Amino acid sequence: MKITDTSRLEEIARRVRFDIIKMTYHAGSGHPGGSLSIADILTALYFNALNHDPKNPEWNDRDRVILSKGHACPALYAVLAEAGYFPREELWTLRKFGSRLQGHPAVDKGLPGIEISTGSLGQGLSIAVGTALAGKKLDDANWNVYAILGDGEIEEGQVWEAFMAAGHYHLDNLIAIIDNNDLQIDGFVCDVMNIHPIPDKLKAFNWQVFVVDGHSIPEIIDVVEEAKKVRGTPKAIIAKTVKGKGISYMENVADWHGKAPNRELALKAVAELGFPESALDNDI
Ligand SMILES: Cc1ncc(C[n+]2csc(CCOP(=O)(O)OP(=O)(O)O)c2C)c(N)n1
Repeated sequence: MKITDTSRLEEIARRVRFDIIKMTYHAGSGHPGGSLSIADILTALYFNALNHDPKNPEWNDRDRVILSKGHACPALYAVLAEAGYFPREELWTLRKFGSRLQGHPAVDKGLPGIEISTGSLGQGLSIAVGTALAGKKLDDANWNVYAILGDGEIEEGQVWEAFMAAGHYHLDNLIAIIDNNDLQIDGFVCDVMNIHPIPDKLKAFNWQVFVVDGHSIPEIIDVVEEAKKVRGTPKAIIAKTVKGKGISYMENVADWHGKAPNRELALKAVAELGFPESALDNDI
């Protein structure tokens, strides 16, 4: 599935944002802020850059996506549903007892498109490194591994061991995308544990680094295409983003990291995204 028309892709990202609001509102909990910040990135990946088949999720030649910042799974679930991995109505079961859409991706629930359980921050990149290493050992593997990390997440020590290993093994089938929204759970990343300068650190670990506007779908597509071509080193894309992007009262506000909007605020968000009020309760 490769959509090249920017306005169609932006329309998908708008719907993904709506789904994130609707899912978290009906769940009464969840992580809207960090989900909204990766809506454009995931749209660009799943509807343009990735080699995948929603009707055959376990296809051997598929690109692998590991959402290392697992708490942002509402964005991933929305994109997977939109791509046709599972019925859209299932989105509204987020965080409900027995749902395949857990508050963090849980591979044992069997939701198509989920490669691995994540949510304990810092672990996903190690899994991505292992997967990429396995790909390198297979003669005929021509797929890439994409790991999506938060900038708060890279304060975890394990991430740096994984960055180092990827450089050491020249994992040019690995593309890490760092969602650089400057916020983490309860404040600015640079106040909690300064991670800057990210590009210099990654270059020192033998990564090729790209910086991109993480809300410009055409730019994301271009940079991923460029990254795919680089051989001999792992690639990192630092995506400059805004936490809560698209919803005025959530943008750049740490408080919207891990809570759902109430009805009034959910309706405000729905209106800001250009959907009718009734859409909030449709199919529930
Ligand atoms: C090992 C671990 N420690 C702490 C947490 C709690 N936690 C959940 S999200 C989060 C902040 C993550 O920040 P970032 O990676 O920047 O995500 P974003 O702000 O983009 O949502 C924290 C500390 C966790 N999930 N795992």
